[in-house]
Amino acid sequence: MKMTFRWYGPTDPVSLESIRQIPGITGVVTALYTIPVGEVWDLDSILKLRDMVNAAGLEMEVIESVPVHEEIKLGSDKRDALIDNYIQTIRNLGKAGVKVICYNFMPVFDWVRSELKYKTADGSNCLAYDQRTIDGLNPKKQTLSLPGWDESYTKEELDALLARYESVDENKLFDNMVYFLKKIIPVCEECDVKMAVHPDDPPWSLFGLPRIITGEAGIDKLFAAVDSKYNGITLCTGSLGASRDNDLVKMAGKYAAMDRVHFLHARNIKFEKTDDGRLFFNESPHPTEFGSLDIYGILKALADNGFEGYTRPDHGRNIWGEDGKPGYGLYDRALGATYLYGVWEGIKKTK
Ligand code: DNO
Repeated sequence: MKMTFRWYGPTDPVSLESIRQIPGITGVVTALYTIPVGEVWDLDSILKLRDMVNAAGLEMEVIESVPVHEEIKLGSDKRDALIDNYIQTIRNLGKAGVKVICYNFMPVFDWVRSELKYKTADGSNCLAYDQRTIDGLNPKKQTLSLPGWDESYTKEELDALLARYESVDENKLFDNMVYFLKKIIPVCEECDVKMAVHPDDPPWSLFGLPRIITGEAGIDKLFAAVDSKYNGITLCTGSLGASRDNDLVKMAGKYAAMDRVHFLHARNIKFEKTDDGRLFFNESPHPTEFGSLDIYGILKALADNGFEGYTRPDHGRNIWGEDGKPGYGLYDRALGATYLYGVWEGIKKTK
């Protein structure tokens, strides 16, 4: 595997120099955060960013994310021009040596949690998801701001967008995704840039909006509809693992054997017992022992099936007094990276 680390660009409080000092890290996963969604990422800006990363002794071979415009997800008549822009961005990224693009196809909202600083027993804090809090929210009625929400929408814009999604069900969203992929995947093949869709997080419908990359059935359907190894996934253990229906060890092995896992987001979550049986989980330290997911088993299944792709330690807690960007501080992700690195070494050496 190639160990990478997410970096939010020059304004990220975590510096490239710090990332470079984490053992095993060869590159960063980043993006051009200032370009509005839907516009072309120009080659000059991409090269500038890459050169900055390279100057720190790191690679920039994975982009997370090139966001997909809502008009594409909605399948409106504006989509073709926006897909053309996306294609130009893929071409430019390919010229700069980018190998994998992580993206998602979640309508309106990206990842959703109910708490940013859930306090754990050891005094650290982390992201958490409490179904009760989520059930009490209605974006149509309230002005809300939750982690992962695109705050660039005004209340009116958000209302209008949500209203447009009322006529988009799972099938329609899936068709729109296939339409998008059928246009871009031939270009990816030509430029040798792999697409790695990030699963929906959490992997179920929220606020009445459809979500389709939630588990094995959706992923199988997607691979069958656009049958190219350039149409792959980001195996995000914490996202898929939030649903107990997903057998991550099985999925890791199966999709690695198909050469469709282009990127691994490795993190652990811990389900807690609740008085009324509702779902509650918080993000735990990365090792298997401290959460509910079998991180070792997932890595073993990947290794056994030939995975050698890009990996990053996903969300960390705030530890040692750090007050990092939610999920993306330095210290706990660095511990995660060395844990993953060590487990991987052990698996490889005992094969
Ligand atoms: C959260 C991330 C997601 C991810 C996007 C990919 O921490 O995993 O925001 O970057 O869904 O498009």
